[in-house]
Amino acid sequence: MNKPRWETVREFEDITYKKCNGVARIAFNRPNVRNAFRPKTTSELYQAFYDAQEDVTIGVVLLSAEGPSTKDGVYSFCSGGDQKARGDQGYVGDDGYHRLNILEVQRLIRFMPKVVIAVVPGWAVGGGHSLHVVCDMTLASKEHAIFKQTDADVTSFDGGYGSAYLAKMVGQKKAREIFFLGRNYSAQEAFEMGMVNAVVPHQELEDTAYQWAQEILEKSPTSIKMLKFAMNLTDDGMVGQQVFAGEATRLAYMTEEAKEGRNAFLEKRKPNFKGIKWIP
Ligand code: S0N
Repeated sequence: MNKPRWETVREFEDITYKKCNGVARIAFNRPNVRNAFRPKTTSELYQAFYDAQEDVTIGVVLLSAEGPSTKDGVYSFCSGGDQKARGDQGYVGDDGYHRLNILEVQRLIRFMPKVVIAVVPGWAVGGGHSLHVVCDMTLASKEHAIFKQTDADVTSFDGGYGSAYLAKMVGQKKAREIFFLGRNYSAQEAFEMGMVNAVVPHQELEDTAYQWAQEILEKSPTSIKMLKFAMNLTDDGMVGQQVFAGEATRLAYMTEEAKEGRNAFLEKRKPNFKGIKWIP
C-alpha cells in the first residue's frame, strides 16, 4: 500500500490541514474535549474545505481527527458542539456573537464537487455524528469507533441532514432509535445499519482512507462529480436540482452552440443555430 507523505497546507488552531497526491486531509485537533467544535473550529473547517474545493488538484477530502486524548488515551472523531462554548442563546464565538455555522460546513461537504470521506477513529457523537452522516462515505476504526446521538440529551438537535438524511440511510425505525434512545453503536453495528462503508483495524484506518481516495482518483472527475450531485438531487429538492443543473450548464458552455450564443451577443447580431443538430 502506498503510504501518504502529508504536507501541511496551513496552520490552524483547532484543526490540522494537509494535502498529498490529490487528497486533502482535514482533521479535528481538540482531542482532549473529544474533538468538540466551537465557532472557531467551524470557521477553520469552512476555510479548509473551501480551499480543498477550489484546488483543482484535489479530488477527495478526508475528514478525520487527531488524537488520542493526552488525558486518557481515548480516540474521538468529533463530539459535536462544544457545550462550554454554548451560551444561553447558542454557540458563542470569540467575538461574543452566537453562531451555528457547522451547518455551513455541512452544506459545503454536501455540495462540493469532490468526494468527502469521514474517517472515524473514535467517538462520533451529536453534531460529530451528523458530520459523518453528511459525508459521502464513512470508514470506521474496528476497535475504537463509537457512534452515538446525544442531541436529545442536551437540547441541541440537528433536524436536517443529521436526522432526516440519516433516516434515509438507515431507515426510519433505526434512525428514530438512534436519536430517541441515544445508545452507543460499534463500528460493526453502524456498518450493518448501512451508515458505515467499511470497518477497518485501527492501525490501518488512515492508510485505508488514503487508499480509497487513490482508487477514486483513478476515475473520471466529471463522472464522480455528476454522480455525487445526482445521488444528492432527490433529497436536496430545488437546491439539489440547482447544483446538478449548474454542472449541466457548465458542460453546455463547451458546445458549439454556446459559443455561437455568446458570439452573437458580443457581435450584436441574431444567433444562428441553424447548423446545430437536434441530436435525440
Ligand atoms: C463524547 C462522549 C460520549 C465521550 O464520553 P467519555 O469518553 O466518557 O468522555 P468525557 O469524560 O465525557 O469527556 C472528556 C472530556 O471532553 C469534554 N467534552 C466531551 N464532549 C464535549 C462537548 N461536546 N463539549 C465540550 N466538552 C466536551 C468533557 O467535558 C471532558 O472534559 P474534562 O476532562 O475537562 O471533564 C461524551 O463526552 C459526551 O457525551 N459528550 C457530549 C456530546 C454532546 O452532547 N454533544 C452536543 C450534541 N449536539 C450537537 O452537537 C449539535 C450541535 C450543532 O451544532 C447543531 C445544532 C443544530 C443543527 C445542527 C447541528 C449539527 O449537529 O450540525
